[in-house]
Amino acid sequence: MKTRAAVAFEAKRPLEIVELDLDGPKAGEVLVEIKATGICHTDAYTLDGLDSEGIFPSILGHEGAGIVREVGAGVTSVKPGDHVIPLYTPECRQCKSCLSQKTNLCTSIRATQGKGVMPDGTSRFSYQGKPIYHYMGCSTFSNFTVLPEIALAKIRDDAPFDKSCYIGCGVTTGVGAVVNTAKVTPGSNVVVFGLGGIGLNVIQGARMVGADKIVGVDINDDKEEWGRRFGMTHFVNPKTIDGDIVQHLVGLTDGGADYTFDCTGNTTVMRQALEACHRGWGVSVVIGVAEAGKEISTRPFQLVTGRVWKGSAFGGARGRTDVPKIVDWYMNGKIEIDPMITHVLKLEEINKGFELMHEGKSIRSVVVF
Ligand code: NAD
Ligand code: AHE
Ligand code: ZN
Repeated sequence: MKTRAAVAFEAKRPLEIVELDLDGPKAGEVLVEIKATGICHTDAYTLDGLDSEGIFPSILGHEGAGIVREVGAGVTSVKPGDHVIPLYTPECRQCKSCLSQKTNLCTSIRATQGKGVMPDGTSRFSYQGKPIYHYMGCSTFSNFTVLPEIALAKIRDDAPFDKSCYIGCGVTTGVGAVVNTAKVTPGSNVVVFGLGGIGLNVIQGARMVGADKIVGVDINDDKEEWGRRFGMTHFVNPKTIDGDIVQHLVGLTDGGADYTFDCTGNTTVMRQALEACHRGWGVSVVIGVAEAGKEISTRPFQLVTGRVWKGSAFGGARGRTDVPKIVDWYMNGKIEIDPMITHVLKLEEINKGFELMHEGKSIRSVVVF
């Protein structure tokens, strides 16, 4: 079949809207009509050539929602007509990682996913007879895409696609990092670095679990109003304070935060986030994705004296199990999504979404098909 898609032909070049050829689903695979997709900073990071796994030409996008149109042989968990959210972190429920119950990082198809192909080693997309690669196993910047069955969360039919798509990455990543990874307890002091599409969801997750102080840190003053809207109690712009940001935050949190979150991808900020934690018990969670080749460092003394450095992918969520629950949280008003969708675009306008993100003018842009 044919599908309209925004293709990343090369790094650092705007996406191009073209009509592609798409092969139907093979055994264990599913054809999904994407109805809406968010644009996450990770898409921009890959397009900017900063991802060590970046492959071109490819169809980016990993924050979608849509409808199952066709299933391949042996598919039993979804059927045509089901509403689904694609999962860049699948849940096979059979691999060592899934069975461990210690991680959400299902390993069953990670190797082929990182190479931009389906589990059988081939791509379903082609243009003028040449393969176009998949991205994060999702490729939601295409009107139709093919995914493995284990990479689809079936969701309720009444959730609007243009909002629920955000649960495919940003919402789950932010709220999940609070609930699943850090397990923030009521009354805790929390510091969130980077108040974008992820950081604001960390803030609303911290509010949901009853955190006490919720400090937001951003170099863009416009983000103060955004943070306060979702539960932030204090705002700090590192550029406008006197002195060192870490000492400033330690002072603000009575000796250091119980939990900090990096939502910037900047390795200097990751260090600040660790060092702003309380001696003896503070936990710092790295969510931001750093450029290829970057490394983090700190004095080992920071860890010897009880601070804990952790990371979180997709908010520690097991997609097929947890994503339908997060959709319920949204539909029941436990978490907010609507105000964070600042821009709704047509596929032809997708490059505008990247510009708005780089200019700090959007929280989430969503493309509707
Ligand atoms: P975004 O562009 O919407 O937000 C980033 C925010 O960080 C902006 O408000 C920006 O002003 C702020 N910022 C930048 N540099 C800063 C600094 N030095 N100090 C303080 N604030 C700073 O991006 P996003 O979509 O929220 O994504 C944030 C990060 O999370 C990215 O690195 C993205 O790749 C990553 N991410 C990780 C996961 C995961 O599963 N681990 C999932 C989604 C996104
Ligand atoms: N490809 C990069 C790693 C990128 C990365 O860490 N991705 C996150 C999700 S970001 C979503 O917006 C993730 O889930 N990581 C776990 C995984 O298995 O990829 C690189 O450095 O090579
Ligand atoms: Zn993302």
